Amino acid sequence: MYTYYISVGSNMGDKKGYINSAFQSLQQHEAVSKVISSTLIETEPWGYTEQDTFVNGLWFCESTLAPNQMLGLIQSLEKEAGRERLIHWGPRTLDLDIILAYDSYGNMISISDEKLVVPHPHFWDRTFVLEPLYELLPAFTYKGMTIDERLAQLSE
Ligand code: A4P
Ligand code: MG
Repeated sequence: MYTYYISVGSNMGDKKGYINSAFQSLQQHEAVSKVISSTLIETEPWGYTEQDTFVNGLWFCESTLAPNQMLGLIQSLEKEAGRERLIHWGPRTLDLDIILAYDSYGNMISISDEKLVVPHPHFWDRTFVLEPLYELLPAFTYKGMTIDERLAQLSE
C-alpha cells in the first residue's frame, strides 16, 4: 500500500467543476481508498503569469498502485477533463501532480526518472502547494524546516 499527496490545479472554464469531478473519479477507482481533499483556494499564477487565476488544492489518498501507475491514473483524469498540453506552465483545465509518495512503512519515496520526479521538484517553492499541505499534514518537515517556517520565508 502506498500513500500519496497529489496537487490539483485548474485555471480554465469551470475550475471547481473539473476538480470535483476528477476527485469523484479518484474516489471511485477500485485501487484507491481514503481520498481526502484540502480546502480549495484561489491563487495568483506562478511561473507563466499572463493567465487567469488558479483554483488549487491537495488530495491525500491510499492506493495499491505504484507511483508510475498512479502517474498513469492522474494523466487519465487530466484527459477526462479535456486537458491539452499547449504552453509549459500555461493555462490548463486540470493539472494533477504527485507531490509526495510514501511506501507501506511510511518511508518517503524518492524517484527521479524521465517520466516521474518525486518529491515534485517545485513543491517547496510554491505557496499554492504548501498552504494546502499544511492543512493536511501540519507537522511535515523538509530540509530541516516546518511548512510554517517555509511559508514565512517565502513571504519575506
Ligand atoms: N512528471 C514528472 N514528475 C511528475 C510528478 N511528480 N507528477 C512529468 C506529475 N507529473 C510528473 O507534465 C509534464 C510531465 O511531467 C508529465 O508528462 C510527467 O511525466 P505536464 O503536466 O504535462 O506539464 P506542465 O503542466 O507544463 O508542467 P508541470 O510540471 O505539471 O507544471 P507545474 O510545474 O505543475 O506548473 N500557478 C498557480 N497559482 N497554481 C498552479 O497550479 N501550476 C502551474 C503548472 C504553473 N503555475 C501555477 C500553477
Ligand atoms: Mg502536471
